[in-house]
Amino acid sequence: PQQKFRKDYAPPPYTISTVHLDFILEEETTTVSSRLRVLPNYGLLEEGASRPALKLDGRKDAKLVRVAVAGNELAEGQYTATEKQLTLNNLPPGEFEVEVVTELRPQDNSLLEGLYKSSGNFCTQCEAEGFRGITFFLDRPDVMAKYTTRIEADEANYPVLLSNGNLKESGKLEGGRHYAVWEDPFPKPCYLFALVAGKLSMKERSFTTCSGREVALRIFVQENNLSKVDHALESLIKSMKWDEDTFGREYDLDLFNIVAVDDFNMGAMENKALNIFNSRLVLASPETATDLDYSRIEGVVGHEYFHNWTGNRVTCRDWFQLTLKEGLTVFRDQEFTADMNSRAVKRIEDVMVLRNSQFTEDAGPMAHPIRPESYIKMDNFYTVTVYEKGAEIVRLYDTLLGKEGFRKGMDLYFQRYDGHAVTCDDFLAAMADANNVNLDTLGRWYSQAGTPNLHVSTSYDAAAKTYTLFCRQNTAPSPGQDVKQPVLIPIKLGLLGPDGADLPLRLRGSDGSVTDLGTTGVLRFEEAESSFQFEGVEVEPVPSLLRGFSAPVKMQVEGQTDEHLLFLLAHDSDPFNRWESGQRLARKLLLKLYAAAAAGGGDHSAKAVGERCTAAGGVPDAFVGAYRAVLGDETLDGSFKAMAVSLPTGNELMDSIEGADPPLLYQVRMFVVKQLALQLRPELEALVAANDDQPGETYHFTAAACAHRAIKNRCLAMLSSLEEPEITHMLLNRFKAATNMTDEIAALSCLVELAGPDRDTALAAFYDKFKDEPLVLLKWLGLQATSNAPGNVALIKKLVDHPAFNITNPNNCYSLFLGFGRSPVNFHAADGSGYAFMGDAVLRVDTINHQVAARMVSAFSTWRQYDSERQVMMRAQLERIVSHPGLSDNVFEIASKSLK
Ligand code: DPP
Ligand code: ZN
Repeated sequence: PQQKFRKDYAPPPYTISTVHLDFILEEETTTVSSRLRVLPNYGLLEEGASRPALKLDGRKDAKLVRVAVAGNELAEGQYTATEKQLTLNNLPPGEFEVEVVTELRPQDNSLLEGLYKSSGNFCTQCEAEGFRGITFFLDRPDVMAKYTTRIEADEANYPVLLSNGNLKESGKLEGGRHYAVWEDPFPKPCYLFALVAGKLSMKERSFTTCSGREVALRIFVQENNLSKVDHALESLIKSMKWDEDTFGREYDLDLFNIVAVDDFNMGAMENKALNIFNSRLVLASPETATDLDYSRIEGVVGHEYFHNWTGNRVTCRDWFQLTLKEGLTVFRDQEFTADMNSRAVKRIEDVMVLRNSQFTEDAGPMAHPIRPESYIKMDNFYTVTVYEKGAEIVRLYDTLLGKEGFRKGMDLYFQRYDGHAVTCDDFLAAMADANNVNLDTLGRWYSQAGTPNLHVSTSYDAAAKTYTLFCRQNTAPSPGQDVKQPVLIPIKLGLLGPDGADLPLRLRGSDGSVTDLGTTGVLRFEEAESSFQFEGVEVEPVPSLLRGFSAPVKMQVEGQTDEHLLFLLAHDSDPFNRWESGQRLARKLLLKLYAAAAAGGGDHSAKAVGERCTAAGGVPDAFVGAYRAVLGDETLDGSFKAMAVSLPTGNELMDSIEGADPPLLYQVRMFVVKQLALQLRPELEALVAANDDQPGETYHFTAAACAHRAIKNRCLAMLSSLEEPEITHMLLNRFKAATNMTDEIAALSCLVELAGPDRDTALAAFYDKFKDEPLVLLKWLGLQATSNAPGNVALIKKLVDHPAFNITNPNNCYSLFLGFGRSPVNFHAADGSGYAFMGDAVLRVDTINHQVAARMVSAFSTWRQYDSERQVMMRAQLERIVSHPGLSDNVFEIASKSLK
């Protein structure tokens, strides 16, 4: 397979101004006729030089049946066609028209790229390079054209015909067929093209934009799901209003459509005026969706809507620039969610994702900068690095420039680049120019992979009343990048006095001048080493550094004691750092106990591990006391409390352990949870009671209601670790009595971890209740797959053959296989059975859907983190996969890079 490199970018020799597409949808063969207005883009030719060839991208599912240039059909021999490319030579001077006719079989397209069928309906997914599976085209984002799309199909089976833009015309045809013509007035890259044809029901609302235009908002779903779209519609309205209020961005057409489909590789797709969504990110009802689902739907509906400006109106020049639209749009959806709900809670959730997945990716063989330098399959680069780290880099501008400065930069960005395909450098230039600042060292974040380490030490001079921070940074080498340069790290901070209140910050400049930073300031740290001095500091403070997680780095604070962390946890005015201090305490404790457990020999039973942890000091009273204080703090809301008493995940800790044994780490973590539950039992039980539903209370998705459920269910989960029959019984009762999915799944997820008849009873009851709700069955599959109940591999193997499981559906694979890959106990079973199961599954799924299989094989990428026996077994699976005949490029790229 061939690598593509960022450095090889060159503008195309031709571009396309208009596209007329005509789809004849049939049960057997779909015919696509495409008429392109082609413009020369090669500039002046040297004398005697012939005009360049026009090379259109294709893919084997699109069979070429006809090609014409300037009205003349080309005979065989007058063009060169392979499955992947159609080459046209001897082209006329100036503009000309190209016609291409292809034939497809969407009903056989299990890759779910290009045109395919889902639940009997036609739909498309073109990003990144799926459009070439429909017709031969210049399939690259810097070719922006205006599209007119005619769709013709049987009216009874496909009453709804949709494409981008506005409906121009529709009508009946002979033989029970009908047609519709759609026109999109905005030039767009082909990855934003979309078509839907099927039997769908629709719910509509309307939005009046800031300039008074009425926009029809429509969500199309299968008839039986029509009652589950209100939350998505509401979220869309909130998004439209928020983008007007926050960024002055108004919607630009009279219609905005969302279609939900069950078979979809990604979460959702921002096609112009015709968003296509994975149904799990549209459909919600209290009985079938959890608080987390409700919140994700709100975030993703916002995300895709926000793409209309950041992605569609201003798009990417090439796929290496993906973070230009994704990092920025993730940042925008994060801010939207923060404004709609709780800012602190959202920030903590996002940092948890970053630490759990992105830091791991950045430390492993797949590490890449947010703007990658090369790829084999672009689909493999829709990563947490490009998205979530990309959003963190956008947040750096916001932190450095402030809300107003950031808005100025955004305004200039839209003003300069509306209607253009641009680069990350263009974004940086707009931010820098609008604010008249130099951001060169921020630019390095785009080209360097790896998580920087930030080291801070402090000194207090009592006589001079100065307090100094010494900062150092370094980034470890990553594949292909041995030497790293310092990056711009904004350090947002405060200094706490003895009473826990913030002290005024007076920063002394190198020239002796003093800047008043208020009580929370931002230091601009961009060298390998720098120091920052504050003056007028009456007593030695406790520093609160990297407030709000102001940069995606790993920070080490020299001399930071448990007492400091306890003090910050109790007093910090920055809620993120209150949470963070608790996490740091917990991380230290878990790593210490893990080391003791690992040193103690081969018996890894819960009992033996518990004894070793106890001998090593167990869970100190001060730690339990800090959790008790958090649980009892009346000023904190339940969602925050729930996160503050959650230990860092095993995955997050794995980075800090050489040769980790995941099941052992799981045992250590469970030991700590159990100790906490034992000692905090009265507090936990009281919180459950205090946050329980009132009789007759119905479900509402409000921050307050979510907070009650979050802390209640967190406490129940902690209590369930005690494995006492009385508690298990209570959980079973709660499971049976639950009136909403959040509480129901919370109880079930506790029961699933406990071996015994209650587990089986609950799982069977749940299946029976929801066997006609495919989205709920995803939860049922996922809970069983992720479970750490011992010996679960055998059960998971059976689930693959269960009638509820459908291997051709991506969501099913994500729940079962990716879920399984997250189980420290069973995926990492010492006998290698989990690895073998996953290896087999990757190869099987790869024959159906390459993108899904590539995500699954990533479960092996972290193999170097584990002990030597596991390394050997995981490596063996990767080698088996890489050498498998007929492997897709997608899986090959991840597996081969993982082995390097
Ligand atoms: N649809 C995916 C997203 O919005 C890719 N653009 O992130
Ligand atoms: Zn996106």
